[in-house]
Amino acid sequence: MSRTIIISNRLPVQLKINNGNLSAEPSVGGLATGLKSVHREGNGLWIGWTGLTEEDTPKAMEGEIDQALAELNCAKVVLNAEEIDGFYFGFSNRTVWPLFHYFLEYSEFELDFWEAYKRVNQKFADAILEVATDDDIIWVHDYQLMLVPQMVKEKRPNATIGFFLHIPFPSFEIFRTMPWREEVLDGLLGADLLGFHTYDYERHFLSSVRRLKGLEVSFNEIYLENRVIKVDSFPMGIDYKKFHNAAKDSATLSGKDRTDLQIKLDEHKKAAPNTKLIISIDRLDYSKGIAARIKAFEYFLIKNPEYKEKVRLIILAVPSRSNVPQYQLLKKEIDELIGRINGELSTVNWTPIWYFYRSLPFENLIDLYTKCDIAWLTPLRDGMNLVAKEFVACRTDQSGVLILSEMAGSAYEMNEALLINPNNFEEQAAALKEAINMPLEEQKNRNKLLQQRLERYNVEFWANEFMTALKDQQNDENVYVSQ
Ligand code: ADQ
Repeated sequence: MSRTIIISNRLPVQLKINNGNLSAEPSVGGLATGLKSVHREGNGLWIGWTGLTEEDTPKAMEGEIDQALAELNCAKVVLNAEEIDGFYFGFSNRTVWPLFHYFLEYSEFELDFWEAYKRVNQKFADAILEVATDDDIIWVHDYQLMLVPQMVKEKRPNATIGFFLHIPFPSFEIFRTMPWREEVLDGLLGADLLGFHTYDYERHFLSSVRRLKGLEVSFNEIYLENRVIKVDSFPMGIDYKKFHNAAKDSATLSGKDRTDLQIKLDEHKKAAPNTKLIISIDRLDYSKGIAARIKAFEYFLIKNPEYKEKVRLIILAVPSRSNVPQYQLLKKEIDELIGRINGELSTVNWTPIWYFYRSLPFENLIDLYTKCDIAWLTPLRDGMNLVAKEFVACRTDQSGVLILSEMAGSAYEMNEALLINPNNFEEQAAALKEAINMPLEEQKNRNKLLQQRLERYNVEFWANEFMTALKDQQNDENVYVSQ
């Protein structure tokens, strides 16, 4: 019987060892939720790294870990600290991530990183090959594992392999700068179906395949000697109901039941009812345009001093990849920018920017999404950007304004937002003004349409669409081989 094997860098499981005691909790991230039904179908399996290094995992606990993972239909790939350095912090996050987000000058072309990437991709492929049969469907995720499809295809030519890229695929002019560009394409071309968030990423990929591999390419197919690869866009959605219902529940909390953050935000609203709260929520990553957003906010306040004490920007940045030097530099830049702007513009009653550098529990994320008036998201490049979708899903009374960078994949589906170019401070200042003064009726009209779309094209829809297309490939391929 055919089964589905999902493979991603990290398993959808939080594994912790405390004083020799193991705990394994399923994680609640968007990908894990979206793939829940695919994972549970038949005797599905999810393969990935646990997040614990080999050095941090006592040998005596291996069996217990395997058992706990097996109960969650998961299996582990073991990585040591050196592999994580070269493969994850190195090639994945110092070579591919910056390049695919158009930060060419940050991209490091280190042979050692590349060698580690190949070795670790082979480890993931071996973990699949150990359990997969020719009948299985294998869904590989993201930029850390781009060589895996080919490594599996070589050994299991009849298995059906899908690959989804969660980040942008850059234009040919950017992609061609990578020394190992052909090997990366060969790796991806091991798949039978390749999925991207947007049509543009798909087009960029096809263009690189045509120009670097000289393969025949049509609108959304690539012709190899013995098979046809399908390429398509599958814009990823969110678990709409989860966010919408959590926001509804949080609105009904009163008195002591409210979270501390809710209490503080309510107090703030009471004390300064005319101050608009603007939120920005991202991982602390240069691709998210956080530093430019802070500068644009300063520009807005200097150009429009009448808004001083009338707006506050709340920046929530989740620590991310702090071993990578570019991220350390960015953290320093943001700390300094916020310190300077707050120092220069604050009054006794008002601090323009509140800054939190941490990950927040889900209920606090909901507090921010529901209690703020405007979400301002300005990535310089972003595969999709789920925060934009989560904010809109949480606006149960349909109030609120989303200002969104046109460089985010989600902008293609969110035309009712105020779309801006994150490099254009003038345009952003105008959008902030428009958002602050937007009549409630207009906010509702815009959010109503956005919500209808988000509810329909949720994360489950995304997973089902991809799986349906992959199963079609499985069937088509059988016909193709038998001809
Ligand atoms: P990310 O770059 O991580 O994802 P995004 O899509 O915005 O970006 O997802 C971030 C997630 O983290 C959201 O679900 C959000 O709720 C959560 N989050 C953010 N800040 C948080 C905080 N302080 N505390 C707790 N949770 C927080 C990558 C790509 C994106 C693509 C996704 C999915 O870079 O472009 O949309 O994968 O494919």
